[in-house]
Amino acid sequence: MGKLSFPKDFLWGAATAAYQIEGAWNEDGKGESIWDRFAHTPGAIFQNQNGDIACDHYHRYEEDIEMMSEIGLKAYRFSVSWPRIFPEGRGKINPKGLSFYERLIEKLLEKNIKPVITLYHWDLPQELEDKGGWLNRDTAKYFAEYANLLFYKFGDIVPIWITLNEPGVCAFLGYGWGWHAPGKKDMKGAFIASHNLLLAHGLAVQAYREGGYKGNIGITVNVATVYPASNSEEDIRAAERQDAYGNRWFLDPIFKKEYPKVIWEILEKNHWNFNYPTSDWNVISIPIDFLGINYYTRTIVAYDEQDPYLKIKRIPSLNEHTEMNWEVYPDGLYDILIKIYKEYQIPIYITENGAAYNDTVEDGRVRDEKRIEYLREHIKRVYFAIRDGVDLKGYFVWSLMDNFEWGHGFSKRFGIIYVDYETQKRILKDSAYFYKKVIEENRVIED
Ligand code: IFM
Repeated sequence: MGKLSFPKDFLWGAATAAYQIEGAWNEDGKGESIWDRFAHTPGAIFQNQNGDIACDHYHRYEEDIEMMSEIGLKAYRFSVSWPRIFPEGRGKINPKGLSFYERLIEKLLEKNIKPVITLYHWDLPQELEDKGGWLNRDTAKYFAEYANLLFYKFGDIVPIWITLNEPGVCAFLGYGWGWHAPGKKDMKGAFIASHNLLLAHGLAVQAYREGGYKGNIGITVNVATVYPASNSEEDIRAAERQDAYGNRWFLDPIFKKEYPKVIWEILEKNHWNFNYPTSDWNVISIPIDFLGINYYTRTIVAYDEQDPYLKIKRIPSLNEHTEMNWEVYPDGLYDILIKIYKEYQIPIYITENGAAYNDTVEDGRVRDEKRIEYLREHIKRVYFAIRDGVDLKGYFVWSLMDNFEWGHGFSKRFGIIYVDYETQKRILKDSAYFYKKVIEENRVIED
């Protein structure tokens, strides 16, 4: 194979999220978030763990930025904790919260690392949840107020903004299935939440445009390429439904001003459809500068009469799986990039890609060969996608460091930096050295 070199200004980065790494859950005036509340609820999280301390990044961000610098990252994607800024969700600002992010951003800039901010990575202020959370349309308005403050403070020095991370996970796992905060189980509610999240996204983009900032703004969605289990018409239709629900539910509204019809019909059948002013479309579809994609695995589906809603069943694959029990399927990344770019014609960042494995430290070293293999194969597909015409601007490994993996607590390690949670000692894993070389040489490293 040839040299597989990337475009000169390709943005190599790594990503994290506030609740997963910061800790300091109630320090310096921070308000309670729905994840604080949820993780403090007995039985909600693996071994009742929580993000109270997590990677203690709030106190160790300088050391962490030194490590980013050692890896040679060009960009760092992190999220801002909304209740650190507005402890009650709106109204009174917490200056110490703002100061933390100011120091973080300044230090990144000093090290020549581009800050990429995600405004919302699931840690809604609890006070807003008490008023209905994402089921309450007003939350979208409060989100825009919060976003506006951050634009005002950092809009001139932060070049890339992401409104929401994976709104589907927030809506369906949080409000539909109850696996994530706030732990609600109501599918109709989940669809309402999804609409309010889209509105929140649109209002934030509107505020950014009105402020005349010079950077770029977009949204991040999680996608899993869907393949039918066979060539039968029924399986092909089943795959289309899964794709509409899992991949297009948030994209069609933003780019086409509509919800996928196959899913809307299912909503109607189950009386889950909801009303909204049609003027919302004008806000939701305000043009964005890029689309962020989080890719980990694919889904294979077959038609299933027994399934009450989508009429699908997932078909397991025999390929290798990660510790999350997610199939390793790099071709899916290539396929979805081609598909999404063809359909929506928008510059793309891979805002997350990575794998959880059972890493261990031996003689002070973490030999995470499987992660290296995972990254190498996926980065190759990123290269192929660019070669085949996709306007792909950058790639962010999930994650910079091991962290709190939501319902799984600390049991799943995604980092290229190992974190010993007892001592908070960090170790660059072999994958971090691999990634360093990729960045240095700006190409896929074969061995
Ligand atoms: O850890 C999460 C992250 O918060 C959102 N995307 C998927 C990751 C792995 O599950």
